[in-house]
Amino acid sequence: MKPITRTCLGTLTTAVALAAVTACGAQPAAPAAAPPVHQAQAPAAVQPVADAAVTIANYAFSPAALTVPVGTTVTWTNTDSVPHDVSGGPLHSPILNQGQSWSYTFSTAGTYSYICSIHPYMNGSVTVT
Ligand SMILES: [Cu+2]
Repeated sequence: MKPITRTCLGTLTTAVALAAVTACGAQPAAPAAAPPVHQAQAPAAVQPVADAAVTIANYAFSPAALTVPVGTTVTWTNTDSVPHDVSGGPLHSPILNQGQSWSYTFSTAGTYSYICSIHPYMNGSVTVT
């Protein structure tokens, strides 16, 4: 590209930019948005690890995707009248009949995908951070 062309383009760009700035400056200034209110939050490291629960209902895990901190114990409870289980990776629950629960404590970060081995289309995951 020839230097003269670059100079012309540069000048043109600058002119357009200046025009845009001028146009913006002519507009009434919108009121500045109020600064967001920062809610006090305890540092994550201080928060106690709360247990979590997954409900098995209507042939589905709910929530199907769960994110929990390391050390969390997750409890699955089957509310269906048909038996289900929790199966995948280190997760090997017994058959859970209606009203039965099974718990697993996640001590290592990672994503744990699981299914119901009786109904393999039922799937869920726990992400441990
Ligand atoms: Cu099942």
